[in-house]
Amino acid sequence: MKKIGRFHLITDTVIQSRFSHVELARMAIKGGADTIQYRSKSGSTREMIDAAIKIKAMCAEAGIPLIINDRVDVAIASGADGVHLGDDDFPIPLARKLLGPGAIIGGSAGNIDEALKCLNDGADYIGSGPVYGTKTKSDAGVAIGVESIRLISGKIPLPVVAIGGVTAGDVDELMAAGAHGVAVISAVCLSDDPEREARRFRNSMGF
Ligand code: 3NM
Repeated sequence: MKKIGRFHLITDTVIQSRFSHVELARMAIKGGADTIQYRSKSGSTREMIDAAIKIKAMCAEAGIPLIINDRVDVAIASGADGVHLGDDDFPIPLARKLLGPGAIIGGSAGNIDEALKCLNDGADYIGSGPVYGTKTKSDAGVAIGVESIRLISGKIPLPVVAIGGVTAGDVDELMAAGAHGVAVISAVCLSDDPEREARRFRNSMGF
């Protein structure tokens, strides 16, 4: 059985430039993130692979998975544990073919229909959002709300990871709604002290 993390830190160097992807991953791991998702929408493929290899080494040492956003090629090249795929990204069934049954594959879903599609396509978990809306992803759409997390978690037999504007103060209500975990960019990456903020998330999740 694949273990899906409860606190996913997604790296980002667009909304902030103080820290690199590698630095953010290091701080988040120290603070207690139990999954790192490397998400880079710009830069060369070579740079992406180099960064992913470095982050994979840190994740392996900490005993946690590295997930690559969208880029199946970068996941293969870096030995990452899986990928997270949005609607317009690499198709889940093809990613499964390339990565094999052991890979962790997450799919994005903002409603039941999309979540069912992820399930039928063979995803291992669902990233569901934007739960509170987000300024980080311009095409993420409007907030789906905590009730949507409750609905999807109740109907779809996959772990649901809530994403979109999530702060440490939201963890309780999301878990109470049935979320398996949370995925976060700005609350940690924009924090004065990302490691401390990651620790705050970890503590509020109580695992
Ligand atoms: N995907 P923040 S929301 C990458 O709803 C991403 O699928 C989303 O960043 C979705 O924690 C999002 O700063 C951005 O809101 C999340």
